[in-house]
This record gives sequence, C-alpha cells and structure tokens, in this order.
Amino acid sequence: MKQNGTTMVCAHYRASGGMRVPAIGKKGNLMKQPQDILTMPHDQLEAIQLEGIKKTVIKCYENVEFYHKLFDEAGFDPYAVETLDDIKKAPFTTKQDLRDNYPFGFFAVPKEDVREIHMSSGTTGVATVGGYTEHDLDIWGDCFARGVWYADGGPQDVCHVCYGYGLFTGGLGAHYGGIKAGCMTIPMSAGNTERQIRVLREMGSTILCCTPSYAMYIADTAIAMGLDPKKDFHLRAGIHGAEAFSDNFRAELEQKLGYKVLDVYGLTETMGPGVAIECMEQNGLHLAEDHFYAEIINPETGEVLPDGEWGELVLTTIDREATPVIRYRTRDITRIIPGECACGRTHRRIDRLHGRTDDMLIIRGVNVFPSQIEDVMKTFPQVASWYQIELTRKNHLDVVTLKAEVNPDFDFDQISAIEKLQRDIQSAMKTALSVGIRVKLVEPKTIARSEGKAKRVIDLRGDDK
Ligand code: DLL
Repeated sequence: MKQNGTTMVCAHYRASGGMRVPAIGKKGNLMKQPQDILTMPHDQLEAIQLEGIKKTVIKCYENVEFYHKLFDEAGFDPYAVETLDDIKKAPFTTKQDLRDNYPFGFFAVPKEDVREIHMSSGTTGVATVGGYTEHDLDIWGDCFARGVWYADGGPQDVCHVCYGYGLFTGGLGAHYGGIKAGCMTIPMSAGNTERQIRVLREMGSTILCCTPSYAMYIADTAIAMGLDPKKDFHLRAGIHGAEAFSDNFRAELEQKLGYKVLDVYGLTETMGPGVAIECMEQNGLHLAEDHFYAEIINPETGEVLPDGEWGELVLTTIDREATPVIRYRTRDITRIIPGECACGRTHRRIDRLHGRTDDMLIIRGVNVFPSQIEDVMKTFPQVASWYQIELTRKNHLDVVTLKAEVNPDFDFDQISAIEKLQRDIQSAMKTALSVGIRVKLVEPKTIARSEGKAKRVIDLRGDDK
C-alpha cells in the first residue's frame, strides 16, 4: 500500500515535470552570503570580537550574580579587558555552574526581554537553560543559515527540518536558519519516517537537517520501501550534527542519498546548532567567529593550547544578550585547524569532534549521563546497584541497553514478573530521559566486578559511531 502510495506520488511528480533541483554552485560562490562578514580579514574579525567581549564581560559582571562573584573571587577585572588575550585571565564557566543556577540564574536581561528558552536534555535539576532575546534569535538564524549558504543554498531550496522541535535546540535552530536563508522551510520534527519520506519526495526537499543517524534511518527505510533516494529524492545537502559520526558513515550517507553532508556543531549552553558548520570543502567546521570566541585548552591544566593541538573547546559568546557565557568549557575535544580554508572564508575552523572529556552519552542526539540512568534505576527497589550500559548499533541507530542485576531476594524464575519489571523500568526511563532504553534484568552477581573503577559503559558500536 505504502509503496503504491509513493509510486503514485512519483507518477504525479513526473507528470508535473518534476521539481527544479538547484545545482550546487561553483566552488567559492559566495553570492548569496554576507560576504563582508564571512570573508573579512581576520584582524577585522578580531576587532569585532574584542568589542563584543568587552561589553559582554561587563554585562555579565553587572547583571549576573554568579559572574559578579566568580570574577571577584578570581580577581578578574571585567573593566580592564584591552586585548583578546585578556579574556584568558577570566575564570571558566562549567555545565555544573549553569545547573547550579537553574533556571534563570544566568539571565543577563530582565525576563521580559526573553522571547524563547531551550533546555539541554536531562531531568529537572541537571538541565541547563538557554534564553534568547529577539536579537539572539536573529543571530541564531544567521548562524544556522550559514550552513545553507555554505551549500550554496538560498530561496531556491526546500529545507526539510527533522531535528526534534521543542526544548532541544536542533529543530528550531535549523528552522530559523532555513527561514533566514530564504528557504521554504518544512517543520517536520523527528519521527514518522514514512511520512518524512513522502514529504521529502512531494515537496522536493533539497536540504535535509537532522542527526546523521536519523538521515541514515530515513535512507534505509526509503530503500526498504523500494525507492532509490538518489533518484526519488532531490536532496543536494544535509546539515547533520548533534552527535559524532565517522567519515565512513558520512561516505555511506552521501552514497545512499546522493548529496553532500555538512557537519554542524553547537550546544544549548552557547546557542544551539550553528556555532560551527562545515563548508563544501568538508575540511573542518567554520566557527561563527563574529558570535563566538573559541579557545582550545588542555582539559587537565586549563592551559590554552596553540592552533593545531587537540584539546577541550572553550567558548565565549560575543553578542549573546539573554544568557551570555564566559569561557564555557564544552567538554568537547577538537582542535583549531591551522591555515586558511580553500573556500575563501576567513573564519577559523574546528576539526570534527573527537569525543568528550566527560561520560555524557549522546543517544540519537539526546544527551544522557549514566548517572541519570542510574537515578531512574534506583527508584526500583527490586534492582541492585550493579549495572552496565551497553551501546550497540542497529540499522545505524544507537541502541542503549541497561543490564541490571535484580536483588537476591527477587525470584528470578518468575519470568512474567521479570518481564513486567523490565517494561516498567523502560517506561520510567523513557519518561525521565526522553529516549528509549532497553532494559535487561540479569541474575544477582552476574555482572563482572572490577577491582578498579567500575566500567559502567560498554561501547560496542565499533568504528561507525
Ligand atoms: O546537540 C545542538 C545541535 C543540534 C547541534 C543540532 C547540531 C545539530 P545539546 O543537546 O546541548 O545541543 O548537545 C550539545 O552535542 O557538546 C557535543 O558533545 C554534541 N554535538 C553537537 N554537535 C555535534 C557534532 C545540540 N557535530 C553536545 N559532532 C555538544 C559531534 C556534537 N558532537
């Protein structure tokens, strides 16, 4: 039936002459983009950064109690910032700081000026809140629109957004970007894959915005439906991020969908997607340096590392109004790629991410800490405290399985009771974490004990993470 449905659509499609599919422009075609900003000499960009940072540190000091105290304690004088190097004297901000000041402790403007909020995933108490004024929403759209511009896109494009809409920044960030770049923007949100496929074909979507794993799932589902996405879809670029993906994974996606994949990076604490995006050179992600000041530090010592060296990315917002952050430790491992990009843009590039310095898992774009899984698990007295989280891949999607021991007084032979308990824990996980986690209860003392630190997370996803 479904296949017939799509065949019909296809016939209609052909009858109408098909959709005009814009060709990928020539390398270095910056026609539709704000050339002045994206190609300006780096010293001019640094002048913009300095001006913005000077105002931002003062605004933080005067309006955010947390920063007032932090700067005073660290002996950092926000009025004495004269050069970009001076920012290196400021103390770091961590995710824990944001959590400790949940929900509005980082607001640097009155709540009346905040138009939207987003939250990083996590149960109440571990979430972090980002606020956006009208200006912040505008720059956010501008940052994500760069992905469309980098793909030589614009009003001729149909931007299909299937990042999740809601508190997660993916959906609305890509949405604002699509609109800002002048695309017809389709707010699909994630899920209902067969409908995604129908819409991709019927609307002639040319730019796909979603997590890379979901893009692969769409591709595989379409192939299983008897379609050839290369011919039946009209995609020419995918702006994929929120989770790491390998070069092999990218090559497979490009082969299946017949388009070019651009990696997009971002995080709720500084804005959302668009902090850095790859251009068609696919050789690193251009930071939006007019909005973010980036440093790479040694995560152990905090020392700032030179370009080219791998370390933890630290970001300072330059013109964010509602929730500016100073030297925010992202925990993401990357490096600044030395030298200029062949595309001609001057904004420096970060390399594709090499994991994180903490134990945060990113499951289908949703951030989950093992401690959150443990917190839910602990609400079930039948379950002991020995557990392991196993990460595997099925059909290119991450599968998380919690293996947990039942308490010795729980009768493991009662199969139906075990199954019910598994289902109950699974449903509690889904409610608390917004992501599906399989639960497999095992007999007492069957999970390997270790003499040192317990290995709680077993990653069996191989190279194609
Ligand atoms: O994931 C924002 C986003 C949405 C980025 C859509 C790209 C596309 P959070 O939920 O706060 O925000 O998670 C932020 O996700 O610190 C990284 O560890 C990871 N991450 C984001 N982009 C990438 C990427 C969004 N391109 C955390 N590659 C970040 C690898 C990424 N990891």
